[in-house]
Amino acid sequence: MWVPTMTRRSALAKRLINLSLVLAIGTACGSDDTPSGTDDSEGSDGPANQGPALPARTDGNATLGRDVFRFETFGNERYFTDALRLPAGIVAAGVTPRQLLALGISIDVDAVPAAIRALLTSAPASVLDDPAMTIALINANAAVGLPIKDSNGDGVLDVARGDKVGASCALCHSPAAAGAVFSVPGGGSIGGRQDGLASHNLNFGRLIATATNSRALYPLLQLSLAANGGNTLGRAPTGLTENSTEAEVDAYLSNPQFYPVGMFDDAFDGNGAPMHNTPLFEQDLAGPFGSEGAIARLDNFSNLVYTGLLDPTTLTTPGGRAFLMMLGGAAGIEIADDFVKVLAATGVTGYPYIIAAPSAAAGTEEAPLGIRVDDTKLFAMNAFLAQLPAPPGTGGGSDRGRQLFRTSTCTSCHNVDQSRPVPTFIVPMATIFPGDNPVVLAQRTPPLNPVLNTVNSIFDDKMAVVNASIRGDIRGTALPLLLDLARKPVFLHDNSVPTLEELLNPTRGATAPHPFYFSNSADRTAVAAYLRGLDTDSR
Ligand code: HEC
Ligand code: HEC
Ligand SMILES: [Ca+2]
Ligand SMILES: [Ca+2]
Ligand SMILES: [Ca+2]
Repeated sequence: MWVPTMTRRSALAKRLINLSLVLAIGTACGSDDTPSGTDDSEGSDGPANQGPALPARTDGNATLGRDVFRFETFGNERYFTDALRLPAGIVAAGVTPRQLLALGISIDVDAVPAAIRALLTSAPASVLDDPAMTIALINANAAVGLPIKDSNGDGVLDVARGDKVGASCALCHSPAAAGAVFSVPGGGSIGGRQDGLASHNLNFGRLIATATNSRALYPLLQLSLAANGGNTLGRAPTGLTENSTEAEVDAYLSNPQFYPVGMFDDAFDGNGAPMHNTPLFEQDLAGPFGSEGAIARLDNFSNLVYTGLLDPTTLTTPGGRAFLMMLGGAAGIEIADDFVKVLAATGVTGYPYIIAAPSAAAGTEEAPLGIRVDDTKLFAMNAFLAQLPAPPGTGGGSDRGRQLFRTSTCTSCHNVDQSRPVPTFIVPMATIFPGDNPVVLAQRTPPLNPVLNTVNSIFDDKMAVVNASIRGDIRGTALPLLLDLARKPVFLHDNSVPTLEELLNPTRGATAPHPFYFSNSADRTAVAAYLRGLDTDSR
């Protein structure tokens, strides 16, 4: 493992300046690949040790997997429609298609009814600014990631007649853009689905604030818990409680400082730590999963999304409580107890909604909350997500950038060949963020590490409670795919860096997250261009 000392970094900086030196300084990470290009005698193609082997994946039918990815809800439409009341909020607020697009929701042009499609050409405003058209598009199953189900069984899809709208994986992992007939800058578009691309423009916070009972997202909000002395951890200065009003919850969710665009807080830990959406193509290369690498198997990640995130009322069940207890002790139980109060106070009944079976593997990664949705569909989605191709890199890869990447510290963690799986080791927090200086907030039973927080940094907040120690590894960050970077509006899991050039700029400081720099601005430009050009054909 590469060690981030100043001595080593300045030695490497010297190497970058004098590239004619032939391997004068030994790298911590020899190349294990045969060099292929002309300049490959120097530098390395990636860490010699690619990290521990991950468990094998079981793949089902990829065509079925695509349908699961786009439309499967396993019953969560009852959570979104009856508990959160998202469709009711969309109707009450009179959300127009233009406003829905501005929230970052995309419209699948192929599902738009022919009459509406014709109007989009002849009289666009008559579609885009009419709230009734929003409902027509939802009824047509054209709102990407918000599938409607024939809940009343009358063979017609109609929100107004009691049919329910849920959420699928496509909500955050499938923007429309291909051949777009209309786009809102910085928002969604009406075009062809692009399954697997990250929905960088999705304003999940504001979308959920539109619901009339946003309080039902309680476990995924930034909370102030009595078990934590009323303290709160996250982007907002104060946390919400079970007594917070709908207006207060909406204000938190709608504030881009607290809930930035393109992010989702996927941990029910009471901390406000949304993370930036990730690509979901080439998942054969991406494990371990999550920015903290807490999950080793793809279908286990999908199962947790369905059973814990897209219907969090499962957290009030004995299995949900056991998992919360393991993660957060008394604070975890308080989250479940408070959530029950919130649901009661807002008239939510009949939960949990998710259609999942008790699992023999309860409490393990396979079924953290004790339940698991249908394996046939999970394995089908494995196949789909593993086979989905990454888009081509753009901007033209630069040879100079490639050489700098290979001969700097970059390849002690990242591979050069992006068709290889990312190294599976977790980069320790102190390496990826030398400013990490955590205080212990709570002790936990091994293998879980203590709950740790570095005050005055949000970079580590996601890893405070949920991190790879859950599977016996360490608190830190997992390696991301270096793919589709040209489309990324912001970098690192916490959105902390606005451009690739800035990511590589030493003015960010030696103790900043990901402090791997090029002191020369022309080098930064070359490496940034190289990174934007990366795809699975890059070697
Ligand atoms: C509300 C938005 C949202 C929805 C819906 C959603 N995801 Fe995600 N997903 C995210 C975000 C944000 C991340 C990044 C998490 C992180 O950095 O830890 C992510 C990360 C992932 C990862 C980890 C990828 C990696 O490279 O480590 C997988 C796998 C994944 N999602 C699968 C799914 C599946 C399968 C579904 C549907 C069952 C789904 N997601 C639904 C927002 C969402
Ligand atoms: C010590 C290991 C390590 C080294 C060295 C390293 N990286 Fe990274 N890199 C990571 C990790 C881990 C992440 C994910 C961090 C996060 O999002 O929290 C990352 C993220 C990135 C990202 C952002 C990806 C995204 O989607 O936001 C880019 C680009 C990147 N690295 C390029 C580089 C370059 C160029 C170098 C060399 C100058 C480099 N890295 C050196 C570990 C490393
Ligand atoms: Ca609301
Ligand atoms: Ca959280
Ligand atoms: Ca922190």
